[in-house]
Amino acid sequence: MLIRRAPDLRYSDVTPKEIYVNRRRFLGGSMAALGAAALPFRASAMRLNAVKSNYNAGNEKLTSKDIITGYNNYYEFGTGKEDPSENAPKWHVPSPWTISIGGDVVKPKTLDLDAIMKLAPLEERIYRHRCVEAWSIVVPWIGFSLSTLLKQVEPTSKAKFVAFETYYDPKVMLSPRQAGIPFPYKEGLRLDEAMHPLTLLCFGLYGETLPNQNGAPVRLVIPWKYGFKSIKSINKITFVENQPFTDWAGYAPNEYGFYSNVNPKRDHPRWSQAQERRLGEGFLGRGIERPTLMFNGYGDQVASLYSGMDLIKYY
Ligand SMILES: Nc1nc2c(c(=O)[nH]1)N[C@H]1C(S)=C(S)[C@@H](COP(=O)(O)O)O[C@H]1N2
Ligand SMILES: [Mo]
Repeated sequence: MLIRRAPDLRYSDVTPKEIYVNRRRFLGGSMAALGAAALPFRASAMRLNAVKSNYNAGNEKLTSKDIITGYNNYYEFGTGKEDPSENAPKWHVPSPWTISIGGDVVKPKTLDLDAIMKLAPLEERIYRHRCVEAWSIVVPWIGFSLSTLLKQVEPTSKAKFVAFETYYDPKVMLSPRQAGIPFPYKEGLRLDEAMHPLTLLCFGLYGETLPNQNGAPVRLVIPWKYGFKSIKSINKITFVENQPFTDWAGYAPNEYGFYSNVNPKRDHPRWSQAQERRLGEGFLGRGIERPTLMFNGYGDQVASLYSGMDLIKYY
């Protein structure tokens, strides 16, 4: 496996300020606490062998693992950027993990994760990942195209969309009222988007299984869309006829749309999408501003999916 690693920098150079300041406070505390907090994910991470993929972003520098696993959005485990890395590792990921796939299909199936992971060779894919909050990272994900899994159930001609659901355990996760969004977290794609080879069924990053805060044991990554489309910890997939309910677009439809294609010309009502901050770069790793790219730079591969559509209206 060929991985371009970021050059060694001091921690303060590669870490967003919020993480850095908190870590210093943390290190000032007891080292036993540090060990306890660091262990759960390290202990369960397993190496994954991956082949190189054809779908790598150009000459981009990888974001450090500290940032990718320490600065997260996973509202089930807290609404602050550092909450998921603190809370999610305490969650025992159910094993065996299954994904049930049904709806408008010929062969509904409930598949075990181990069986799913054997469907195709694992690939390392370096993708740009752009959050709707105007920050971005570059991640070496591991997985294969979602289409490999979806083909197993033979969608019928009625199926036009695919709906996804995150596992929800109210005992270890926030309530919808605490998080401010509906749970179980739901996302959806048009069938052609779900079948597009770039849409990744993801099991790992940086050569290992996914840390809980990044969506263990299995998530989606859709690199031309805002990050919230990339739903974590999936246990249910349903083929449907009509556009399904999706969490953020359902909760605030004037702010977040179903398509959520990265579009520098379609601002969020409360902030511009013309620029983004690449985490880990610049002074104290706070990020350097760069122009946002249409479809997050994946236009050559995906623009044809939307030909003739008004992408300001269908945002
Ligand atoms: N179940 C679930 N999936 C989720 C989210 C979430 O809160 N819950 N947050 C989304 C958002 S807003 C982003 S930017 C990405 C973040 O993925 P990362 O933490 O691995 O960078 O996950 C997405 N998937
Ligand atoms: Mo996001």
